[in-house]
Amino acid sequence: MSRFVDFEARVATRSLRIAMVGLGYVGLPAACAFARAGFRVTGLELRADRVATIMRGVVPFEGDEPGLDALLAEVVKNGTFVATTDAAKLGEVDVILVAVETPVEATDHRPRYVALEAAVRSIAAHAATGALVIIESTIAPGTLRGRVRAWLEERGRHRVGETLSLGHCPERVMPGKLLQNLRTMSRVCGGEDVETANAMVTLYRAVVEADLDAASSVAAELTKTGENAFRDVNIAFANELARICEAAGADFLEVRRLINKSPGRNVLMAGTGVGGHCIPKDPWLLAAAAPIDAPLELVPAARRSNDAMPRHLASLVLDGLRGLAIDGAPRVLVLGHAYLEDSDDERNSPSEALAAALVALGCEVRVHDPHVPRFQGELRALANDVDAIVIAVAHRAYRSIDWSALAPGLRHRVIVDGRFVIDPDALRSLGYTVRALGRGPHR
Ligand code: SAJ
Repeated sequence: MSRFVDFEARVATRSLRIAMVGLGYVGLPAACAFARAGFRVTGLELRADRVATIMRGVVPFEGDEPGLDALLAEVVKNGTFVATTDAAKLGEVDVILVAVETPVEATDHRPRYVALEAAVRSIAAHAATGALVIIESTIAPGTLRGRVRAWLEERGRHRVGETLSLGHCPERVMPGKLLQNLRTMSRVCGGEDVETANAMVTLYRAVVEADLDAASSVAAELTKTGENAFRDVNIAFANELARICEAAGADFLEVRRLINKSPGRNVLMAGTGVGGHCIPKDPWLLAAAAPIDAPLELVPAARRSNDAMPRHLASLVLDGLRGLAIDGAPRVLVLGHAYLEDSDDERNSPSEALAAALVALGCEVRVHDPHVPRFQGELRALANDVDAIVIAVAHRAYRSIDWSALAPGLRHRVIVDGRFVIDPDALRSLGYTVRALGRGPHR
């Protein structure tokens, strides 16, 4: 008999009870969305302080997420969402979603599944017979049918496909648009078997308006890690093309525009580097699935190429300062610390690597960022007496800087543009020495 005999009916009547393990950027909005759709949702969080914050209807993490504060307050108030640290509650639900961090090691880039293993082992210990377990965290292809299945079955309480169903529905959320993405972005419902995949489609239809594609769990793992590796490789190509344009004295923006006129081409934007919580990590999760004796070439190379961009920008600073009589350490102001324009999210920020590279080169570094509280100093004051300014993030505010007014306060007028924000010729006419990524030194 099917494990999902009345699943559709219980989704329709919202009588299905759901748990979300992990209440961070992915788990909390998803839990709130299911609660808003009418389900009773239990959120499981390790940290009692976060549970207390959430149960006051307050989002426990930084970042402006339109609608999340109000929605959380509403579902906590009406009782459809309850957060707890009590893992035994997992035994009282029909569906258990998991959205915990799945980082990679800084040294060898291997997946670090400490949080995932703890969550899945807790499920193995408490889940009721018939429960559907869905991993939303991004995982290396093969992880679900391998480690996750083993952790679930190890104690002997459960057998996947018999007492439990198991699937993978990778999240596709972006900071600043968590609730919107959850509703409007298509998702892959990867099941360990077809029945499970189809049940997942039924479940997610309650909160997702876009396509829901039933697939195998490994196809879902490959889709998520593949889509982000694809983006990283394409950004790396843009960065390498920009460096060639620089050396050749061409303008990357012009070359990119001309290439993209060719059908099927879409060169992305070169920049200071690749930050954020998924693009720098997911390619390594994909690579982890490659056969030991046939490791990937392109994906790791793209990671190394993108990670070299902050150092390239630092070399442009040194090149701009060359020949100047500077008393003591060169003073450099880095504009932008978030990993993305007009965002306050600093995870894996390339600016951090840029600042470290500049310090290693003997510079004294100051940072400004209008979106990051600790870097919101007055720009002109921060620029006072500096030798060089680096535009590391294309925050909208930096496109309206009055460079003429700023010039007199500078000790030297060197500007390095890592994000195509300035017009190099206009700045040169103001007496600045310009080094612009992708736009040759003499341009
Ligand atoms: N970046 C470039 N050049 C580009 C695009 C991005 O240097 O042409 C840099 C950004 O400055 C940033 C990093 O890469 O430091 C990542 O930028 P991103 O635009 O990829 O933004 P993310 O990290 O928020 O990626 C998310 C991902 N979405 C999900 O995981 C659901 C990614 O899969 C999306 O492709 C991406 O948003 C998007 O398209 O906006």
